[in-house]
Amino acid sequence: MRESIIYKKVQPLAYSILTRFKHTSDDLEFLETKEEDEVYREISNQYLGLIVGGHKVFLVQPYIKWGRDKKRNTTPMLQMAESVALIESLPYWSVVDKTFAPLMTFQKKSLLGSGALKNLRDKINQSAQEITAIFVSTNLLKHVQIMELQNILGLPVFDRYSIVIHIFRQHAKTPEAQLQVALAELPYIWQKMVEVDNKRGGQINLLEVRKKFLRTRESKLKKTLEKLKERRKESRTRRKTYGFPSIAVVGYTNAGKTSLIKALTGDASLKPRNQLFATLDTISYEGFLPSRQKVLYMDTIGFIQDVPEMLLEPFVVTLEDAIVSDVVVHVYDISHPDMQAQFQHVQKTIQPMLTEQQSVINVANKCDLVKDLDIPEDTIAISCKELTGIGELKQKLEQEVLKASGRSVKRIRVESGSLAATWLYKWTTVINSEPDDNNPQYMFLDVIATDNTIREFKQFLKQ
Ligand SMILES: Nc1nc2c(ncn2[C@@H]2O[C@H](COP(=O)(O)OP(=O)(O)OP(=O)(O)O)[C@@H](O)[C@H]2O)c(=O)[nH]1
Ligand SMILES: [Mg+2]
Repeated sequence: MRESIIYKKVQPLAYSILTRFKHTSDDLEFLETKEEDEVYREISNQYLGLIVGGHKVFLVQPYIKWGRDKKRNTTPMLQMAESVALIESLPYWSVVDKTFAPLMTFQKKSLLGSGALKNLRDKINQSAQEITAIFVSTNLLKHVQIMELQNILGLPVFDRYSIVIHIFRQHAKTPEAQLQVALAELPYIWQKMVEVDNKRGGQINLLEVRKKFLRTRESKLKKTLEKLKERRKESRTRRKTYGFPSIAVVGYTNAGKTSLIKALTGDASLKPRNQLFATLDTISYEGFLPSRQKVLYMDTIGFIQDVPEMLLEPFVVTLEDAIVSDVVVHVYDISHPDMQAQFQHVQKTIQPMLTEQQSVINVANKCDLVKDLDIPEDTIAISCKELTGIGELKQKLEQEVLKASGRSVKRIRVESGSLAATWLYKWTTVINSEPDDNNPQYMFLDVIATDNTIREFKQFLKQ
């Protein structure tokens, strides 16, 4: 009974995600006939697995025991916690039981040794709750490994790539993100197909037809995405013309990027969620700095460790596009046990995307959850939940935005109603004026100006 209710709820969503591009506007349509759609659904269900109705998962966390491939900046326990969070980001999925799988290599045909496999099968059979799927939390399993495990364990097997794709499908909202997801799933399917093909000795069969179909689909998706990107570029040029500085907010998934933009802008439409990859769409939100300068904050897709690069590749261009901003904020979750590895992963990934002039402001979020805070000097500590540190961050953003545009805030004392005051009102942005308490004829003006404008002002005074 319960299954059928879940099925009804989830099925239309899963279906609509595959077909939703059809409803996009004018020239940005990704046109697909009903037949094409059905062919693709059949292929993708075969290689990416079906998630309709949810799953009760047995989680296997593999890790390399020692040697060159052993991970040094995290622990299997922390990796396991992230794997659970991935599963819990899917509707109606839960982890029923879990185990570690210490390995020497990821290359074995069945991934695990025969003893470990027997233990796993016993655990699954003895589980109090019925297990319906296995999640092996490694980047990418080979097709032969999936087949071998499925044969031995009698259950569908998912790896990190396929799980992340299913999360993406649920969370992509804009046509652009939906196209990016559709592109991100192709290399996975492609690789599995090629492996099957190699095994069969490359004879002409259904696979050839499917490969041709996938090639056409890929090229159509790419073309449509190109058009969308052109449109994005145009709107960026418009933004620049109107002169609003932009601030990109980047960080590990679930660090609090969306929460931070909500705290900075007060935009109630933003909905932070305790899920991995809640945000897939790069969207900008308007906000104001203390000087009432209007800025655009760009929310971005989160980063995660241990997924193949090809999975995130379709999103990289959009991310790079967002990072071409005046200031980049790297927000991280200081309360997270795996904080160091997460921070390093993001830093390493964004580094090549930055220009020399660009500055990155490091922001430690979720300070409300940490007792003894130990924050590096150049980092701003905040809590989006309790709204602490947001004012200080805004001040810092203001400085950096001004610096990026070659301007700064200066306090100048002028006679009230003088020509000098008029000059400043005309050629700079006056953000504050206060009377001089020692001499009521004078006042202080806080102005935003470039060094050049200030030099011109000094020249003007000399005349
Ligand atoms: N305790 C606490 N929780 C926070 C804070 N900031 C964000 N959160 C919670 O952390 C979770 C993730 O927040 P989001 O803002 O959605 O994180 P994100 O970085 O946008 O995540 P993705 O879009 O999934 O990459 C939500 O449950 C938030 O309520 C904070 O300062 N303190
Ligand atoms: Mg988000």
